[in-house]
Amino acid sequence: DNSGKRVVVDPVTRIEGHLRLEVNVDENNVIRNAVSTGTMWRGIEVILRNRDPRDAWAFTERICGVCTGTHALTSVRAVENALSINIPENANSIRNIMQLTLQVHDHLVHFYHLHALDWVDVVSALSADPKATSALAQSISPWPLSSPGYFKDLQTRLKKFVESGQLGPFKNGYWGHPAYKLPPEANLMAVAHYLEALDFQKDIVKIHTVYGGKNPHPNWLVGGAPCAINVDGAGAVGAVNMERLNLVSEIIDRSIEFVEQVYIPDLVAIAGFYKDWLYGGGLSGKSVMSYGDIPEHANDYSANNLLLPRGVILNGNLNEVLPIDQADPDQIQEFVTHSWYKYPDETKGLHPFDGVTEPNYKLGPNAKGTPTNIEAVDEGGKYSWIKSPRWRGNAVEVGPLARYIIGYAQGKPEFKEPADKLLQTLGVPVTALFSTLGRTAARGLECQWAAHKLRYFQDKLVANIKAGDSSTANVDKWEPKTWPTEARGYGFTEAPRGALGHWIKIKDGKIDNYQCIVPTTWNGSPRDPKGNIGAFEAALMDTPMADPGKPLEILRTIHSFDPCLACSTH
Ligand code: NFC
Repeated sequence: DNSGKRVVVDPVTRIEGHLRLEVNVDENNVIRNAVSTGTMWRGIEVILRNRDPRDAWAFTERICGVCTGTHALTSVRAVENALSINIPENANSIRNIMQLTLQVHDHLVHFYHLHALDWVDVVSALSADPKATSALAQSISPWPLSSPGYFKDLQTRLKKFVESGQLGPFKNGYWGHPAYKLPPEANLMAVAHYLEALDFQKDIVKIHTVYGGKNPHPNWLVGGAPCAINVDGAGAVGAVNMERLNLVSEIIDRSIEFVEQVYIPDLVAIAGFYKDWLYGGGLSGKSVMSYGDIPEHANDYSANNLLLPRGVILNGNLNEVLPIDQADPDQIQEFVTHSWYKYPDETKGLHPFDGVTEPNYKLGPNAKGTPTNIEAVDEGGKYSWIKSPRWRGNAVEVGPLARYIIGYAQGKPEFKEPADKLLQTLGVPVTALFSTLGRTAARGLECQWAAHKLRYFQDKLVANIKAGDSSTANVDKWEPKTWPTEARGYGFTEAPRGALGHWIKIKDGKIDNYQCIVPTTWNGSPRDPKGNIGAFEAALMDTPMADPGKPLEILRTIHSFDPCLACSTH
C-alpha cells in the first residue's frame, strides 16, 4: 500500500555495502509497510565457473572484507565435503581460532562503531560532568581507564572536534533526536569506549596474521590450515613458533578482559535506559535458523559436535528444534520472483546445487524514476539484487539472536544461563529477547562466549603441539587426478551475521556450479512468490517513529542485524 507517507533511506550508512529501505507510515508515524533493496551485485558465483576448486576460497573470500575469512572457511569445507577430504586436528583448532577471532572482532566493531550511535548521543556527552562519569564507570566495571581526568581530557578533545565543525567519525548522526535517552555521563562513557574499541580492534586481528598471514583476507587451504608449526627454536620464515603462539595467547587474554570489563557493562548500562523500546522483533519470535559451527573435533559437522547450536524453529514453537540437511532440495531453496535475476520458472525455487545466477535488471511496472535513479521501488515486481532463500518455504531470521534462541530452546546452559542472567539484571521477560535490543544483546553475549572459546582452542592447539603433533594439512587428495570426474558438496559456517552456506559442483577438475547463500541474503531478502516478507522488512513493521524526517528507529532496527550487503548479493 503506497498511500501512506513514504520514508526512503538510501544509502543506509554504518553498514557494509549498499542497502536501500523504503517504509510507509500511517497518520501516527507507525511503519505499516517496509521494503528492503540490495542495490549492487558483483557476480562472484559467475566468476567462479570453470575455475580450480582449490582456488575458490580466495575468490569467495573477496565477497567481503568485513566477515573476512568466513567465506573462505565455508568454501574449503564445501570442497572437502565434495572430495571427502579430512583435515588434521590442529587445522580444526586453527580454523576455530580464526572464526572465533572474527566473531569477537566483528561483534565489538559492530556494537561500538556501527550500532552504538543509534543509542548514544555524542553531542550530549559535551554537557557531562567528568567526575560523575567517572563514578558511573567505576560503579559498573573495574576497567582502569575511568578517572575524572581521563573523561575530562576526552571531553576536551570532543569539544575541539565539535567547535571546529568537523565531528570526524561522529558526523552524520541525528544528534539531539528525542529518541535518545541516555544521560550525558553515560554518553561520555560510551564515547570513550568507542575510541578505545577502535584501538583494540586493530590488535585482535593480529591473530589472523599469525595463522593466516594477513587481515583482511587471510590465507586458507583445502585440506587444512596454511601455516607450518615449528616450535623448536630457529623457525622457518612464516612458521607458527612459540613467540607467535604466546602473542596470540596474550591477545586472547586482553580480548576477554575488554569484552567483560567494557563491552558487557556498557551493553547492560545502555540497555537499562532503553528497556521499554522493545520494537523490531520481526521474525525472531517466529522463525529462526542456525546451521551451527565450531566443531569440537575435526571432520564431524553433525549437531552434537558443533559448539554453536544447529536447527530451525518455526512459528515461535520453542518446544521443537527441527533438524537441517543442507543437501535436501525440499529444505533450502532460493526464489527470484522479486529479485533481479532470471529463472526458467520464477514461481519455483531452486536448491543451490541446481542454482542459477543470471542477472536481469528491470524495475516493476509501478516503480518511479529511472533505472539508475530510482525514486520509488515497486515491491510487486523485481526490486532487489538479493535472492529470497527460504527453509521449507519459510522466511527465517539468522544471526546471533537466532543462535541464542535455538541454544535457549535446546536448554544449552552456555546460551541459556547468560541470557537468563541478562534478562534478570534488566528486569525484563524472556519475550524481550525477540526485539532489536534482543539482537544487540545476543551479539554481546556471543562475543563473550567466543572470547572464552578462543582461549579453549588456543590451549587445545598448544597442548596438541606439545604432545608431538605439528601436522596442519592433509595433501593426499591435492592432485585433481585423484578426484572423481563429477562430485558435489556443501560447506557451512556460522558467520558473525548468521548461517552461511556454499554449494559446489565439480566436473572434470573444474567448478561446474557454485552457489552461496549468505546470512544477509536470508535476513535482507525481498518477498517470495507467496508474499512472505524477509527479516529486515518484518522487523521494521509496526515501529512508531518520533520524527520520520530523521528515521533513527529504522537505523536502530536495521543496524541490529549488522547488515552486510556485499555478502548478501555477492
Ligand atoms: Ni560481509 Fe558476511 C554476511 C557475515 O552476511 N557475517 O557470510 C557472510 O559479512 O559481514
